Amino acid sequence: MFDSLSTSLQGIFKRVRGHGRLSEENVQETMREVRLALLEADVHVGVVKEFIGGLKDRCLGHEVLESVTPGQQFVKLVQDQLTKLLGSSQATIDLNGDPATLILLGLHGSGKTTTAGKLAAYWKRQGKNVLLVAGDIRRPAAVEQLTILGQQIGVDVLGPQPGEALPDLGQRALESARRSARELVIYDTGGRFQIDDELVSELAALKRVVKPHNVILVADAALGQESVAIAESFHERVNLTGLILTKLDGDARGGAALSIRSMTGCPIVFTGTGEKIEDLEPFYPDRMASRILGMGDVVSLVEKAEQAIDVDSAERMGRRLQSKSLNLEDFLDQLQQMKKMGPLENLMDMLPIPPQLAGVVKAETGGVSAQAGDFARKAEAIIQSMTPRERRNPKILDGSRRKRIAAGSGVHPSDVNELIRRFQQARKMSKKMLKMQKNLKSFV
Ligand SMILES: Nc1nc2c(ncn2[C@@H]2O[C@H](COP(=O)(O)OP(=O)(O)OP(=O)(O)O)[C@@H](O)[C@H]2O)c(=O)[nH]1
Ligand SMILES: [Mg+2]
Repeated sequence: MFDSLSTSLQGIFKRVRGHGRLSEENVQETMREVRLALLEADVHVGVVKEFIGGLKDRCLGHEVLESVTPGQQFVKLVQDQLTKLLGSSQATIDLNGDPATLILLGLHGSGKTTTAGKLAAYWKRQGKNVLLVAGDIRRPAAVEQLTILGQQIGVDVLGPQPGEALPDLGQRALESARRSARELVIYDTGGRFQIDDELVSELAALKRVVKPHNVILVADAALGQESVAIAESFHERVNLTGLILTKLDGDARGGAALSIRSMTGCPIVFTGTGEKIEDLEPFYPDRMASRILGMGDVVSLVEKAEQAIDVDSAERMGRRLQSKSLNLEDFLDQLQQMKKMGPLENLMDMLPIPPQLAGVVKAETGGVSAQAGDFARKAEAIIQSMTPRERRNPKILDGSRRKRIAAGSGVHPSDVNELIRRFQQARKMSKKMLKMQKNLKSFV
């Protein structure tokens, strides 16, 4: 979403860094360029004015002009200012309460139901006992959508009884949550094409009963400035505690994400970066600023890897490698964990590389990762068609067993051969690495 802004800002920085010293005119000129870059990214005019105003005073002071590395100093100030614009420190969701409650609201198609599922899965991973409530009571399909999501992630969903009003469902959900010692209740609600009195009074009635700790607007970042106006009007009428911006993976110019905090005064708590359950990221203003400025966000990348990799199975794998007995079950484990990390292209945004280069790498690896994804899907099916004995002892896979497995998993026999070849290669590599490790140990 921030690609073109990143490119312009990095071009500006490169020019600034090229100067040994900066004159006042240099700074004025650079400031004009930054201003233009922000406006082109669809950032609200008022926000741009404030941003440049804050930057100007400091840039024209001795901090930059008299610095030995004025370029670096300038970049640092832009980074500070951008972090401030995005909200300075991380805002969190209030999870105190018995149970803690969170209402999601927003216009049609902004991503409420999907986000409800993502949030429930997020806190379930952190060990919370969560209940989802299908509060979009007018559309049976919406209740169904959340129920299916709940099944997928293993979280209970409470839906409306025939004819039940929203506040009654809200109350029943609270009682049920208390009985079953839930720690967090997440309410999905119905959307509208625009914010109207009926929606507002419905939400107000639900709020009176639930007394929610968190009232979160789910806003579609792809709508640009329009989503900022929507957020302002929701905040005015229902008093929000935070925002979740969805569809940050889209190709909108990022203006909404950069303006919304400052225009509404509401903190961004999470962002949605895709349609899948795991495509949700806690929002850290400083990390987002670094990402926009092309300095990467290695911390989030590491956290994503930690989240995808299940510690138990990583330990198991470590032990297996030590004992040289890597088998196809471990291989399957590995494939499944890689799949959880998501496509390579999404991870690229978190690496500190220039956007032009990132574009090329994405185009290249997009194909590669699609191929890798195809292979991973086939490999999973193939290994799942094997008996436990075959998985643990791949040596016994003769021609007739391979044929049976190919038929069972719906692939060509050559795919089975390819998988076994890759597995043997991986095993050889791991043996080599083990040997190297031992040799190194004998040196120290
Ligand atoms: N690319 C992308 N798509 C998203 C994201 N979040 C949601 N979507 C998609 O947006 C569409 C609408 O999502 P829903 O969760 O059904 O939206 P909603 O706000 O519940 O919609 P209504 O119930 O009709 O008001 C779906 O196709 C989602 O897959 C996101 O972060 N990125
Ligand atoms: Mg919905």
